[in-house]
Amino acid sequence: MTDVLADQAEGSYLTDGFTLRSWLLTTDHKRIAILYLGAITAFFFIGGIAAAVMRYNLISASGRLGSADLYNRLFSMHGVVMVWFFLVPAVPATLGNFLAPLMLGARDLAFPRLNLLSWYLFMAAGFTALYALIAGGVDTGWTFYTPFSSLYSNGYVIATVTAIFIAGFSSIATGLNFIVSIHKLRAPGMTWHKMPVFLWSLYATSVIMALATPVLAMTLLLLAFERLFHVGVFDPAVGGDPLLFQHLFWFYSHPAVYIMILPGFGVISEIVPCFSSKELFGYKFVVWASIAIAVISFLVWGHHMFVAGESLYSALLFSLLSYAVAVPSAIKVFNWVGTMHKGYIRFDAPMLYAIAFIGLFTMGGLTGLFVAALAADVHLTQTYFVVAHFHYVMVGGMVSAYFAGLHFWWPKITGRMYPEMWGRAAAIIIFAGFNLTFFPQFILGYLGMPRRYASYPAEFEPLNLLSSAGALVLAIGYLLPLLYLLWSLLYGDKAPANPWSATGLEWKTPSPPPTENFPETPLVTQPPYQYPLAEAVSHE
Ligand code: HEM
Ligand SMILES: [Cu+2]
Repeated sequence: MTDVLADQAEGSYLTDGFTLRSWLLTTDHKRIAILYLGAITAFFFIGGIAAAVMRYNLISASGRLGSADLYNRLFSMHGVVMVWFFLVPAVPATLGNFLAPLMLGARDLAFPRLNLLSWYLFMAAGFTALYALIAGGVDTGWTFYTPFSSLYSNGYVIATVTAIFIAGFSSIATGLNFIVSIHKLRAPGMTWHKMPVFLWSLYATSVIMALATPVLAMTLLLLAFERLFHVGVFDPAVGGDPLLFQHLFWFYSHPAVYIMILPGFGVISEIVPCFSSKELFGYKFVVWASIAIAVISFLVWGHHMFVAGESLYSALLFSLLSYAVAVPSAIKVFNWVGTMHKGYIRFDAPMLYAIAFIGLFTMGGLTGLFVAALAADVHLTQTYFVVAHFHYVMVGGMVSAYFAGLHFWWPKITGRMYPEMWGRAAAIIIFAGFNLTFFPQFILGYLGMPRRYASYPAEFEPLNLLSSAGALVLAIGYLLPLLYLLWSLLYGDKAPANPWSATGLEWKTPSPPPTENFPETPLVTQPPYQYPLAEAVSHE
């Protein structure tokens, strides 16, 4: 049966036209997903190279590069590229684009041409950012705090914020496309509560994208105006307020950290039930937690400014609200662990990455509570503790989820199986390398090592050396999937329609899917995740 389906894959979306034109002018969501995949992979490695050079510099207390200015430009480029050109688009634009219509049982997204336009916007933004990098880079950090960015920086601030401004439109277009598609294109029978959690998480993400990104666009526009014409938005000498920038920036960027993590939650919610052979525990809680996170994420931005001079009462309020946002995140972790409990667990590579995600995200979330606690943050802010915290969430969390999803759906996307042993080995190497890199940074931060410095007191050298050694292991870990996934395109076994015995609609069509996705519109009669009970499987 599965062989029959694999044979049908002859006429797939991949074989439907081989010219450059058929790719660059495609409106097929699956091909657009591949275009994004190529672009963000390139950015991941550009951002990664900057990180590697930074860790090289920090091996010695005096700084091996010998130039603090170069170091500033490195961490700024690293942050800008990783946040806006990798983390934000990673799951929604690649896996989301590929899977949303398939999971909905639809032929494409609601606006296929808007989808292609958002890829072109993304590429225009990417090239603008690369121009800024080649022209000399930017030294403000990825947060562009005024008055440094508006008055003093000699970096390419305007080019860089223009790049992010354009990327924002790409993000808004993608978000609107998902929202409309999820409202309008669900297969007959797919009620809201029969919808896979991955689609719910894309929905919540899209709402944030559509509502928060315009604030970022406006903020960056104001910054560019201020820098060019000195209009006095942020400069107190002409009646402006430098803190205003931070308020506006974090009003976008805190919700944006959930743009970076919610899609990851969605991926994990698909993988854990499948590889535990159990229904997702507490489906409705998982779903509503996503919505709650999207809403509360708008109310906590002030925790980035505890020491910037906000009133004690507003700081207290933001501290409290930050604790509130931790509740729905914790609910999700409990539900994944609950799903695994007494499950019949298969430790394939996607599941290994998912387990890594749960552990590392939990570390990131719990240490978020430390920095959300007003008194503790006064000590920890602007130290390596914060760096470790957000890397646990965004790299340990989101990048692991991205890899989990990439492996899980790779057979569907390419029609090829990746080599399982290599997949598992890479997952383990990445997990080890990650902890070796970032765990020492919690201690460094606690001991008082500030972030964004090119050199540091000699007593911090051993822990920095550990961290740099870990970065080497991590780099090897991240290079492996690049190699064996590319290898699998040529030599991998042909993938059956449903290699993992998963329940989603996307597995009910051949791998890789035909251009029109399904021969006929599927009918949904059951809730998602109807996996056989663990006992039934283990007694087979
Ligand atoms: C779930 C995904 C999360 C992501 C992606 C994330 C990401 C980040 C990032 C990027 C920063 C650094 C900002 C900077 O450059 O200054 C940061 C700082 C911070 N995060 Fe998170 N975070 C997450 C979860 C949480 C949670 C659950 C809490 C609290 C309950 C939290 C509380 C904080 C606080 C208070 C800071 C500021 C610390 C300081 O500047 O001293 N975060 N986070
Ligand atoms: Cu925040």
